Amino acid sequence: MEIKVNTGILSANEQKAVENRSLFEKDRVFTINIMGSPGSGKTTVLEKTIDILTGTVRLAVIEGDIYTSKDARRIEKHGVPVEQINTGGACHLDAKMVSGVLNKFDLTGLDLMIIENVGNLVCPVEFDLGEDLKIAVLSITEGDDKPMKYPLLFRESGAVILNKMDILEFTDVDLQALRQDIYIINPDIKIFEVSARTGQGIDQWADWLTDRVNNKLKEKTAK
Ligand SMILES: Nc1nc2c(ncn2[C@@H]2O[C@H](COP(=O)(O)OP(=O)(O)O)[C@@H](O)[C@H]2O)c(=O)[nH]1
Ligand SMILES: [Mg+2]
Repeated sequence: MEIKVNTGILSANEQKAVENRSLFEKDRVFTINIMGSPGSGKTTVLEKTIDILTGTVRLAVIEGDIYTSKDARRIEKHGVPVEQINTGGACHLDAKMVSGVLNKFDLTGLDLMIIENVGNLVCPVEFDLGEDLKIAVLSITEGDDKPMKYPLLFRESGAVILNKMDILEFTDVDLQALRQDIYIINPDIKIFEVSARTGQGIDQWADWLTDRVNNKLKEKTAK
């Protein structure tokens, strides 16, 4: 019985995700869904990324949070369009919530939509939002056992940002073992070692992302 109910919910989400994806496709807006634990540094990585991409990539942000608009206020200061979604208790965004704010943006004038999901290593990855790519942010302070304990996010993501590299020496993280585990889960994943605090590794991540945005733009020009 319960399985049937779950299947129903997921397929309703899938349907909405297909609609979102076709809206993004229509205007060739590359869309990423950033996921990770609360405090892993998703918003800080995003702030640094926006500062690098501003002027070359036209981007907007959707912020997902359970209750507050704190992250949206932070993003606003970087001068890009941002909409906050409050899930009111749910541990993840779903495609319908994203659909509900899409009409607030002029998608025709955008190259990149960045969605920051609710801080959680488990639930968000199960809900397709219509994005092109899932991105995992894992702070090294969370411990090197996390990918194997929560493999789905790493299996589904195109890239993982290992954040807070500036404090590596104060942790007991085995970086090699951590990287190895991530590649065992997903051999095709791209790993970026980053410090959103110092800016280490952010350029490489931003270049990689820009390449993907440009590939989508080429499709737009070829249309
Ligand atoms: N030392 C250090 N702290 C960081 C780094 N990135 C984020 N933080 C801090 O980690 C905390 C959580 O960051 P935030 O971006 O809000 O994480 P989110 O909940 O994943 O969006 C904040 O106090 C940030 O200043 C980093 O690279 N190094
Ligand atoms: Mg955040």
